[in-house]
Amino acid sequence: MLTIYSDDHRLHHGRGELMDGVIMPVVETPARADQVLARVRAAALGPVAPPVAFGRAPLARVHDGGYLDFLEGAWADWIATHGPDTDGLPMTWPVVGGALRRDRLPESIDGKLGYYGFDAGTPVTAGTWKASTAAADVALTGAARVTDGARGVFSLCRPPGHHAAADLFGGYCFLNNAAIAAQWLCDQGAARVAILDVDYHHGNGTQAIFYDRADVLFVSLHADPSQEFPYFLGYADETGRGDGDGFTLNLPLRWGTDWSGYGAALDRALARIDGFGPDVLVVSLGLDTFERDPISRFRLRSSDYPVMGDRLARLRRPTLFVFEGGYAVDALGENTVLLLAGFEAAA
Ligand code: Q9C
Ligand code: ZN
Repeated sequence: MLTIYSDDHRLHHGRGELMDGVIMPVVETPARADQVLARVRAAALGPVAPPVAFGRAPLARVHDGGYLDFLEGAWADWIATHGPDTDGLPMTWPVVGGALRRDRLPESIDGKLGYYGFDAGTPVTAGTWKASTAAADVALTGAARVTDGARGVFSLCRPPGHHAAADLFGGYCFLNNAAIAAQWLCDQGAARVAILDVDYHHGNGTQAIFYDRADVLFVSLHADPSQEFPYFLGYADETGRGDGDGFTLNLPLRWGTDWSGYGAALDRALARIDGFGPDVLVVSLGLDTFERDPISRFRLRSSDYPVMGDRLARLRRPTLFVFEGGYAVDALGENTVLLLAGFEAAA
């Protein structure tokens, strides 16, 4: 399987995130993608190619223009106010419900961070914009190889993307790589694109971006938002809106879920995707379902990932894998390559 990868991911290296009541060292580190790439090479999964630059247009098909301008300038704005020795983090939010307004974009960077960010765990750093646009190019380049006829392509994106909405960053995500790729595939002529999100966390950004649409099916297996981040989206009763009614499927699972519960939910997800009949499948590939993940509470084992890859291949659709979360760095490359090799063996 071809892997698309850029070293530019290393330009995004946050110092701290607010977690468990204190600023802790970030878990979304450059070592994650470095470890996955090393394992891709060591296991000889296939060739590794750099991304092509697609520019701003495909980003603007998914993200708000004002949001893209904000992200591009956020670091310069931050250091003009606070200097370069800390990362930008929001701390005051325009909470929905009318008690605070979201029809005013503040002038100051601290106000803007709260307007466009939804958590205090996603630091904006000197290289965040460059790394994020490179990750989007990694996803888009993978999508282009799929339209060229590849059966499966792995876009090794970092930072991840599935929590980022049209005008929101959070959950370690700035640009929604999977959504940008899916929209680009639609714009290239795909009539139906399915997104299967197997990251431990609900892909709230991806769901929101396609919630009104019948041409992009969003199916997600994730920790129950009643227990787990992002808390405020990802419930089973969210099924789409308007034309999109019936084209979102959330399968929330309780803390402690192991392969017996996960595999059964995966079969439901795959049956829905099969019924949809997509031209292309985009997999938001998070490996934070692993039993030793430091911030997550599912119990998948390394031996479960080849089985997952095998089942995905049995959909018999051209498939783009877009890398998302996974924080057990020592096992991350192994688990990722086990899944992708399981797909290849069945494809
Ligand atoms: N105590 C992705 O996997 N913070 N994002 C969790 C845990 C947010 C994860 C705090 C986790 C976001 C792409
Ligand atoms: Zn995750």
